[in-house]
Amino acid sequence: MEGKCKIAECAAPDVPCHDGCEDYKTCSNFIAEIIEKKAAKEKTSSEIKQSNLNWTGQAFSIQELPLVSSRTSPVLIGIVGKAAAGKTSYLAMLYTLLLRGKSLKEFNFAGTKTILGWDELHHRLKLKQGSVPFPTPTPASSNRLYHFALRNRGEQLKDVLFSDASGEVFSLWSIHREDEQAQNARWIYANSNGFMLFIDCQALVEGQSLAKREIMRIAKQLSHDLKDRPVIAVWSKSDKKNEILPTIIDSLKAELSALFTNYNEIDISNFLEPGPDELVHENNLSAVNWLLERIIIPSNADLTLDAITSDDLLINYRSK
Ligand SMILES: Nc1nc2c(ncn2[C@@H]2O[C@H](COP(=O)(O)OP(=O)(O)O)[C@@H](O)[C@H]2O)c(=O)[nH]1
Ligand SMILES: [Mg+2]
Repeated sequence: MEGKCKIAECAAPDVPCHDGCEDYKTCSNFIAEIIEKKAAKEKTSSEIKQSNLNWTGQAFSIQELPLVSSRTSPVLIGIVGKAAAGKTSYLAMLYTLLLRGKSLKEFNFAGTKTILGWDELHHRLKLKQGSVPFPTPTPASSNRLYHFALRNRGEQLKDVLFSDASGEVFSLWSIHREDEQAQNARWIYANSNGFMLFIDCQALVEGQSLAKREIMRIAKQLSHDLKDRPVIAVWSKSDKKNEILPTIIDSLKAELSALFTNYNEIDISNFLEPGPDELVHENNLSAVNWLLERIIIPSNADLTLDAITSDDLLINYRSK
């Protein structure tokens, strides 16, 4: 059965049902298309040329980067942290906030080429009091890139990408930089213009100094060839922060700020109810604002980037 949803923002069946129905066909908002009509439609559309669009709306793979790097030199924000630190949920919340009308400080939202990818994240992050179904774990091999097109006040366009790789690769990379399985972490490290380093408060409550050591291992690897790229430490799941031993918080703070120069830190959480809430709203967006302020320098002619050296052909690709 084909058809579409009555709700304009819901793209079911291409994305999961916004009302949470396992089977979109059973949703009361879903309008099934009459078969004969579809057959007729298919006949006409088969006579028409296939779509020329070269993008699908899903999150990009590295190979699809030229879709944006051919028009501007994109900014890449590397999301770094161990598995289950809250990285994918953070991105889901970022998009949810923009969808609800929140905005970034210096930029207006001007579109996205990964709308289905964002929509899928948004759908999975359904906020309910007391229970939050989170995104399914990011597969170890995947390195998804989520895209926003932004315009500054001078109407200059900037393409911004957020990486979402599995946390396992960062743990492997933190132990051995050249680990065969850690190529996504190496790619993100080589090509990002700035980083969010995830500090999982829940892991610090449960694992104490062992968890701290794991965070510091990733942080040290992040610092080894950082140059002056900005790093913001994001204390994720901050709803648990007051359960962490104060000595662990203090020593981690001190060690991280000694490691980085172009550095800041912020608390975030996805567990607090929507409202004028710092940890959910302001801090989530402030983390991006802080990085973009340091990465993008507006000029009269065009937006320019902090130069980063990369031996990656794709990220270096520029159109004429
Ligand atoms: N307490 C708490 N748990 C969270 C929060 N955000 C995410 N989580 C939990 O952390 C788990 C892993 O999140 P995920 O975003 O998949 O982590 P990732 O592996 O770093 O991408 C989720 O399944 C949630 O159980 C939060 O704000 N507070
Ligand atoms: Mg993930």
